[in-house]
Amino acid sequence: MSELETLERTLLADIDAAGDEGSIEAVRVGALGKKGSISELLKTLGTMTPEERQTRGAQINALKTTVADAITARKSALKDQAIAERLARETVDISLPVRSSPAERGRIHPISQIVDEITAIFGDMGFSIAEGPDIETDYYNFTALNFPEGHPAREMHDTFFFNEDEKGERKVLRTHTSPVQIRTMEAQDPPIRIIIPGKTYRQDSDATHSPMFHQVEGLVVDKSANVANMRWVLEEFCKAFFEVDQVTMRFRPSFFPFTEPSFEVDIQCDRSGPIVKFGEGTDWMEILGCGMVHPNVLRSGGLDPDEYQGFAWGMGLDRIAMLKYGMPDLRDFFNADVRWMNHYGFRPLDMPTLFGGLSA
Ligand code: 2U9
Repeated sequence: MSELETLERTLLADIDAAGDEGSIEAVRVGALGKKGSISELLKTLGTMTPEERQTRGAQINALKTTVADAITARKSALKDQAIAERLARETVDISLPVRSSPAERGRIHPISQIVDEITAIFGDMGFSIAEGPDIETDYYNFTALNFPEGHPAREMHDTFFFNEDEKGERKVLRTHTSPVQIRTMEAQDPPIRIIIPGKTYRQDSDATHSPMFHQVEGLVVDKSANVANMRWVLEEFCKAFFEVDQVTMRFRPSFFPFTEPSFEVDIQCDRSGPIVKFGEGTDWMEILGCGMVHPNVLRSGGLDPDEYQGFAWGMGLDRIAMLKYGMPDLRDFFNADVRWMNHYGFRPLDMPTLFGGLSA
């Protein structure tokens, strides 16, 4: 067997044995690379006579073509094999059930749901949402709202006070969202129609109280805002929120420093069963407080009480959520227990709308 035939056999066997792209490339470099066995043979052509070169050149080039073709074929076979292996490894079982997307698996917290529902109702009546800081100055949380300096009401709110700063002022965690109304009156000319959902803080903790809780308050300021308007707004709200055609409301005289006159509002309901039913029954349940904005408070907001009047209301969202959705203990609201969320949470893509049924 000639030297070229031996080389061809060896190279073809190496090509055949190459099991991956790396080894076939090594064979190619060893044969056809700059210093490869076939390239070295080609270099010897220069030292030959023309006759010798004609026969020997043809033989070496034939060998080169055979080896190059064999390498190309092997490379392509290896590629096909790799694809086939990958396809076999990554088969998809189309008979498996479709996995739900994270957006469908997540749940909306009942408080967020209630805020969305209330926003939809008041949004429909032309109200906008206002927001403000959770850490407030004593002025916005109390003084501007007609709480006299040193008045026991400041302590009655069970306020979380911060340490005094270098100017002797002590900030507070807001005890209600009412400071936002003052900030809005300062920033915006009447007519004002806003609702303020948000976190509020008081030192209180039991089955129906949490030190961080949620309120929604509302404010209307206009030249002719009056108690009758307030009553209509609150009645429309209760009908939409409790999803009933009729509600009977009872306005009892009360006291808040920031409103005069002030009322506590009950709605008629049936508490005989496990779930409270609204729009029927002979029981009463307190749901909110309200009143006409005190002239001193209008003045704090930069408004002349002889020109403008306002009405305002406030309610605790956590208690309302417990009532509407029958949740027994407020502390569970903030325990981040996924089982509780799966049970009481709402589907994220079912946004509350008036036309779609609020909590449908
Ligand atoms: C401004 C003027 C008036 C907001 C009001 C109530 C009545 C009220 C409580 C309900 C349950 C708070 O969460 S709760 O404990 N709130 O009864 N809130 S009137 O009146 C305002 C607010 C701001 C400038």
